[in-house]
Amino acid sequence: MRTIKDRKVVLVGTGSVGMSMAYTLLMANGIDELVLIDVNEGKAKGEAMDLSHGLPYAPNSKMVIKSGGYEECKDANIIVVTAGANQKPGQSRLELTAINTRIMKEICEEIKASGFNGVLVIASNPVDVLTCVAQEVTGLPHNQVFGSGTSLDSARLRFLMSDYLGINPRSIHAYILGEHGDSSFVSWTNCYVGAKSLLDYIDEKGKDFNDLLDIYKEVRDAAYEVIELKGVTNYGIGLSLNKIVLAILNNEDIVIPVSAYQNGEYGQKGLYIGVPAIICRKGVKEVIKLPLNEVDQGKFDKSCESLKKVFTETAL
Ligand code: 6V0
Repeated sequence: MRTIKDRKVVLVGTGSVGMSMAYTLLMANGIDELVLIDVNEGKAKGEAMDLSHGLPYAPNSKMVIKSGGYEECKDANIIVVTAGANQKPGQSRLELTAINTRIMKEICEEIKASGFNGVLVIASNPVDVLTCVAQEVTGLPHNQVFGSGTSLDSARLRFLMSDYLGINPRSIHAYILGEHGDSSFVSWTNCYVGAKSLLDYIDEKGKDFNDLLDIYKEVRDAAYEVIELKGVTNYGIGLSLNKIVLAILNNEDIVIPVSAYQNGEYGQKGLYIGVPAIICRKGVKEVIKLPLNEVDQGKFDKSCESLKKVFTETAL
């Protein structure tokens, strides 16, 4: 497996989400250089100083952490964008569209001007919409731009199922598909425990399918609940982004559910939405096609429609 030398990551947006990813990356010992960019330059500088002060105790004490401007993007392997407004209690992700589209456009104009030609990962919400905006503004190939999509939602699903079934989440293969938002869904016929169908497994154990539906609802509403309780969600997404960044840098070819460009794999074209995809050095290597039954295909189409509606209604 070939890896990238002098692994440089630029983070745009040094708020709760961005800095959780930064801290996780530092501890994962997977990168050589991290540059922090924020419209609030003092914040980026302070965060870089604070992280750097811990380097003597970090796995890679020679890692470079600094704040900077968009000129740093030119030779970066990856840019992760976590800039923008976050959800307030009770607010949906789609309600952030107008403000965060403006911010994303500004940032992506700068990224484009820098000559960046690496992989651009978007986490700001609404992530599926903003990933589309980012690709359009930068003009980078579709595979080099993708969003964190339902990677966090799927981690939440696997965590809750692990708790319910008493099985390590790494042995639970299950994805939340569709929008990273209220129209997401689970295709239960495509979920597995090890190599065994989840539906067969719960049947064998005499468990109730309605329990799984309750688990999905908990996942769908998780962000609302965490935001109500602590104001932001940051660690789960920080770890999801860490996983994505390392998958790219290490050319891992692993499957992660992300917001990937649709080219007919699921019957839809021209938008970004959450589906499992193989992540490699160049970004999305391939979208994995799951066999959706009629009901699940209907849910997928509905989720796509709700995103398309955002584009037409807000004339993005
Ligand atoms: P935050 O803590 O307010 O941080 C946002 C940061 O963006 C701040 O430091 C701002 O100064 C900075 N910023 C704003 N405008 C610009 C700009 N034009 N250029 C550069 N920097 C700018 O927010 P938080 O970190 O909590 O959330 C960031 C985004 O991530 C929000 O849109 C969230 O909704 C989104 N999340 C996405 C998740 C996912 O699964 N994809 C999960 C959680 C949050």
